Amino acid sequence: MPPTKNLLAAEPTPVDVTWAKTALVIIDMQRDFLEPGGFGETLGNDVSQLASAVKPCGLVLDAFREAGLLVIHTREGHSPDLSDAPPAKIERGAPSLRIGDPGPMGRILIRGEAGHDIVEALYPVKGEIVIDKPGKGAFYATDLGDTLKQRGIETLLVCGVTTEVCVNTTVREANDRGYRCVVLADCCASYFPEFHEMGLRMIKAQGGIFGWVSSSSEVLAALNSEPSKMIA
Ligand code: TIU
Repeated sequence: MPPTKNLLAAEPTPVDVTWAKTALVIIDMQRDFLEPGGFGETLGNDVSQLASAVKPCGLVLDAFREAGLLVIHTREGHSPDLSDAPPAKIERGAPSLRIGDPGPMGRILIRGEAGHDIVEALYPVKGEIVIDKPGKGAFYATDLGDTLKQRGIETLLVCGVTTEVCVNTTVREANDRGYRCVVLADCCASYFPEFHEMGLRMIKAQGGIFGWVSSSSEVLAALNSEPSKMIA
């Protein structure tokens, strides 16, 4: 059993976390973003840049599972008929393959295809919530808001890829909805290391304008802390 509450070390300030009201939200750790041949690579990115997030994310995921706490995975993608894919998204840029085109892991960014699935190391287990989202933010056109409300969740620990795109968009959506978001820096990654850094700085600047930034080791330390270290 984890302690009921903890003061989690974070920037710009420590965060008071009540574990029963906290969800781990793992954003888009999908083969389409992390593995060669998927959506991320079609956009011209070096997908190996995202690998560093997998292990720390797995450690936090294991700790949440062990403690019986709420875990939510998200996946960015579209229905096979592309009815939820805006033309403005499909037609964007000059990728090597477009959303819906056949690729080495099936159709690019399409639900049900191999590339759309979550990487093996972080694969959801029974009972974990998987939110399929057509956009960058996890609240837009999904039931994430209702899911969190039903469970009385107040704080989100946010991991995933990419820091400045789907993680930042989701944190901004969540912040406006009243959630306290703590982004775990080493559990996130970007194709552009400088965007990762700036994405985190944007969240924690101005007294935590969008939320807080912490790390996997701080979460593990807090979850494993002795009851004597708990705050009343
Ligand atoms: N391209 C990029 O950096 N990210 C995305 O398109 N989606 C997510 O971040 N999941």
